Amino acid sequence: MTEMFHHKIVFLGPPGCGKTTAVQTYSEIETVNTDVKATEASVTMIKETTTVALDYGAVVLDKETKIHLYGTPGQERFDFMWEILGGDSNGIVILVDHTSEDPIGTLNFYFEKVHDFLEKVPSVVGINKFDSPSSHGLTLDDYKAAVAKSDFKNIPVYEVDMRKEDDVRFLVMTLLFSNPLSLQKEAE
Ligand SMILES: Nc1nc2c(ncn2[C@@H]2O[C@H](COP(=O)(O)OP(=O)(O)OP(=O)(O)O)[C@@H](O)[C@H]2O)c(=O)[nH]1
Ligand SMILES: [Mg+2]
Repeated sequence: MTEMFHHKIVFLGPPGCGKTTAVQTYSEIETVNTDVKATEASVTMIKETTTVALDYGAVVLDKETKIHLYGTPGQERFDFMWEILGGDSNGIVILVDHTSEDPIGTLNFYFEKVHDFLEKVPSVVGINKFDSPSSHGLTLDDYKAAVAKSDFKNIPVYEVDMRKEDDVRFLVMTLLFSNPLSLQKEAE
């Protein structure tokens, strides 16, 4: 019997950045969804529901490879789930909502918050909602410059739309085929 390799990919990012959307878009099984009606004003101004535990979906790539997709809750009061889900993963997608007020500040917040496991786990940054207007007018180069200034200067940055299966697949493939060492923090 052929051995099956399992890859655990975790989506991180603030409320509304598209984590639940990403899992739903790419999963080929019915997803586990723990969204409830949002109550915090910072969330209700973006959307009606929010994830309170996790999202789960899966894709079988071929007879040897299964990808498990996990979405985290974006609200900071559930930040314990970020460590629980992300710490032992094979790849992290940090999603940024381009339409939010300070997306680069948010990105740096995640670099700081999950610093320990970004040093160990291959990661990629996806800038989502680039199709929608923003108040700050940042370009993809601005995001790349922010990453280049961080401790994780080798993490790739892409413009994505998590409603599109090709875009979610692209991020996941980037993680699967990346060399973890090349993505780690460079020696000072
Ligand atoms: N315009 C636009 N909308 C998008 C894009 N990607 C996702 N969306 C929409 O943005 C919303 C994202 O919501 P969720 O996927 O629930 O966000 P989340 O990150 O899971 O949020 P929490 O669970 O609250 O942390 C959905 O309504 C999507 O349809 C995009 O690229 N462009
Ligand atoms: Mg969600």
